[in-house]
Amino acid sequence: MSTTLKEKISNVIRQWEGPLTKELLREPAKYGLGQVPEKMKPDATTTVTCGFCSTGCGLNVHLKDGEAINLTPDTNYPVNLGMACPKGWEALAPLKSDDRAKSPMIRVKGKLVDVDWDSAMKRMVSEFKNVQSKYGDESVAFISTGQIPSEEMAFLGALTKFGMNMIHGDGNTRQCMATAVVSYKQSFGFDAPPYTYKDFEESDVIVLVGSNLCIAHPIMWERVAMNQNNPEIVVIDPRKTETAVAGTQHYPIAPKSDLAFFYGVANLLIQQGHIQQDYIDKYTNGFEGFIEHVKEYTPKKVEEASGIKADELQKLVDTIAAGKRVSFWWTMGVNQSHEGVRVAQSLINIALMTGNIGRPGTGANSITGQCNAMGSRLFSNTTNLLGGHDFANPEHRKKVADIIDVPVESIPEKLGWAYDQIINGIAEGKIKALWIIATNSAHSWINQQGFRDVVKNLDFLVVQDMYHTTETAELADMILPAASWSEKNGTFINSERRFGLVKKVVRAPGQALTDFNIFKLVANYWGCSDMFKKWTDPETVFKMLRECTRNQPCDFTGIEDYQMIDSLGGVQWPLPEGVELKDNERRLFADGKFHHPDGKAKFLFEDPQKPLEVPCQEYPVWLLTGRGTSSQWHTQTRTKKSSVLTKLYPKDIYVEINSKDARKLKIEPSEWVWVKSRRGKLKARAVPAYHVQEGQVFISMHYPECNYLTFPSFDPYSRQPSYKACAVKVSKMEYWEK
Ligand SMILES: Nc1nc2c(c(=O)[nH]1)N[C@H]1C(S)=C(S)[C@@H](COP(=O)(O)OP(=O)(O)OC[C@H]3O[C@@H](n4cnc5c(=O)[nH]c(N)nc54)[C@H](O)[C@@H]3O)O[C@H]1N2
Ligand SMILES: Nc1nc2c(c(=O)[nH]1)N[C@H]1C(S)=C(S)[C@@H](COP(=O)(O)OP(=O)(O)OC[C@H]3O[C@@H](n4cnc5c(=O)[nH]c(N)nc54)[C@H](O)[C@@H]3O)O[C@H]1N2
Ligand code: SF4
Ligand SMILES: [Mo]
Repeated sequence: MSTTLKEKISNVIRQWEGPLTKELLREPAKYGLGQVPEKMKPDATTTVTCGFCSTGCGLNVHLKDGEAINLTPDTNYPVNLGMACPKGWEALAPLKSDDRAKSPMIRVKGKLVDVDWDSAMKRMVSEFKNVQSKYGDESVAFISTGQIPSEEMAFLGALTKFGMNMIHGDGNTRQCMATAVVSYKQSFGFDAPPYTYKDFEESDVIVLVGSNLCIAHPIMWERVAMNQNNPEIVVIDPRKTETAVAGTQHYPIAPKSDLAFFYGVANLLIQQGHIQQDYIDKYTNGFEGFIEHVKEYTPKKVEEASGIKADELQKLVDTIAAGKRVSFWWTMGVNQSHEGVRVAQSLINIALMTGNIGRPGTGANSITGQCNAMGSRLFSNTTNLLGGHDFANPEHRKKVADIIDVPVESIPEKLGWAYDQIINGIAEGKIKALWIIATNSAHSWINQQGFRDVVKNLDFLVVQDMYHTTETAELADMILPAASWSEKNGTFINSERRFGLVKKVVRAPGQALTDFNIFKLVANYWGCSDMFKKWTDPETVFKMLRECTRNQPCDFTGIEDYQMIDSLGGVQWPLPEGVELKDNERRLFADGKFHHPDGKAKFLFEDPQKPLEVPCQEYPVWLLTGRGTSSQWHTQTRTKKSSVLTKLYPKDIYVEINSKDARKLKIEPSEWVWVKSRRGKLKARAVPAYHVQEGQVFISMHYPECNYLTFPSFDPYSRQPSYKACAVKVSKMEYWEK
């Protein structure tokens, strides 16, 4: 038995993980790398899509003897036009770090020790199967990511749900995009962000809500800077962020007052006659109810909720009314909220009723975060069945089963739990084994102490990561070493729905395997590899996924292969078969047709709810969290490995505090202070400044301590965590505490 298995593994490894040598490049097909583009010769340059943020810049990787030695941004790529942010320029540096996971590891007497793939796979499979036989199939779950190629996500989703009988699996996209997904689905009938980046250049009014574009999407900001219309750039954010400073109007609303604020904006637009009745009549439903609903959001009520005075509110309304091409963009300040779905829809509603959708420079536009968050929205098999299908729909199950060649009975009929429900499931002893892939939950999940207490209940925790030193790896019973971005092939989908290629231009260290091949191995050891016979290599999987999208709003059956994506500088969905690609910058809804059965968009609204935790006497200050600098990426497993990037951001955790508040507390710049919430406390260096309002502080999420303070509350529709508002207290430290 074990020799056969060993043979199987070595076949997989030989076939897939051969070093990127001249021989491989001469005969890519022999190594299953049929998609290595022709032009990629041993000493050549090839374009790879960046693996950090969702902008999806094209980076030219320069190879010598078949290995990447350097990169420069691609001047012809339609996304970045020759630009890159610091992370992009430094993207190769984190690959070389000493703490790369190079071998599978198992915890023995508290210590992680290296083992071979055969032992690791046998152990993982026996632990997971034991748990399933003891507690039922649903007692095993996975949490994955928006940072691996779509082909890998799809493989994981199919393997776990169709091959391993799991029901529950979710991803870090829940922390990030779930609100946008649900709001689009409810309003438009499909999760379809409508814009193209050219819209940044074509608007005359750009409204950015809860988005710090200059820091989080610097190359999208460059596209704003290319706008020739002298646009109004309106920023709605409690903080005077870098983006607010660069914009032309800033509305520093009180945290979590967006819903009342935008209902107030809508009310004035309606009262003052700035709506497009034709558009509303032809293409939407529910406007009458919306008029009634927003009537009570008078300027006075808006001021009470948001702190924005009537004349300022009027200025914003006048700006929107005067705009010919108004675009509304939102990111985490909206999505990460206890009522994010309704806030996102309050923006969608304004875009619809002013006819600002489907035309150049317009749209209700959710900006994504991670390099492949959009891929995970369509292909992770978590919130929908592959390609935006519905698990509960028998026809959808049949369609997908036929395409990927699995028995239709293997496809579950129900959705699994969301991330927070999985964590609750662990707390309640319903989930006993967990597989975490390409996310660092032990830093990024909300209410961190709560998370850490809960995972102690697990019988077995597997962490699949490119490093063996992440906070989550430290808790693991087993580590599976993964190849990273640029060590494998596949596709990402960026914020404007553009497929971009990721290519293997670096050899993964030690025995690390691509996530794709780890899933292949697990399938072999689990005994379900027959089901995945068709899943031979990423490009073949890409073609199956393509078939899954046929006749869906995201139909990309017109994309022939990887080569086509490569030669065109990426391709946006949709592109149905037979449709000629005339323009490589396309937006949706030009025809006013939405995806509900009657083709119309819906106005959706609800009364604002108070957050469950608000400042009080004991914890009098709002804590806001978010991105710190353009050189830091999330939990910093990658960006802290670049000696260049580490020079560009503060080494110590810091808390930005309003200068007046700091003075009252006698806090000096750079002094170490306590920040405490009901759930935990941290020490941070104080940064007194005026860009945070009185009664508010900001801590960036890149430091592991941050989420010990956050309060676990969730949007009821999207189940996205509300990371951006909880109550804390800041205090001076005694000298012996420093
Ligand atoms: N450098 C860098 N870039 C990144 C990332 C990174 O880690 N580093 N991560 C990527 C990912 S995954 C994501 S999701 C995006 C996130 O991109 P953004 O959402 O732009 O970044 P954040 O800083 O999380 O949040 C944006 C703003 O929301 C504001 N905010 C807080 N509360 C509220 C509120 O109640 N209302 C409003 N209107 N605003 C509020 C905050 O003050 C903050 O300035 O960035 C992506 N890009
Ligand atoms: N307080 C607070 N918390 C937040 C947020 C906030 O604004 N405030 N934002 C939330 C948001 S929007 C997000 S997206 C999350 C992000 O949170 P995480 O997903 O936890 O952040 P990352 O550091 O990107 O984690 C990715 C992990 O995958 C590993 N990795 C990278 N590439 C690969 C690969 O190819 N294969 C494998 N197997 N592993 C790989 C990295 O080493 C890293 O450990 O954080 C959320 N947490
Ligand atoms: S803006 Fe985003 S995609 Fe572009 S180089 Fe920077 S991290 Fe990469
Ligand atoms: Mo995110």
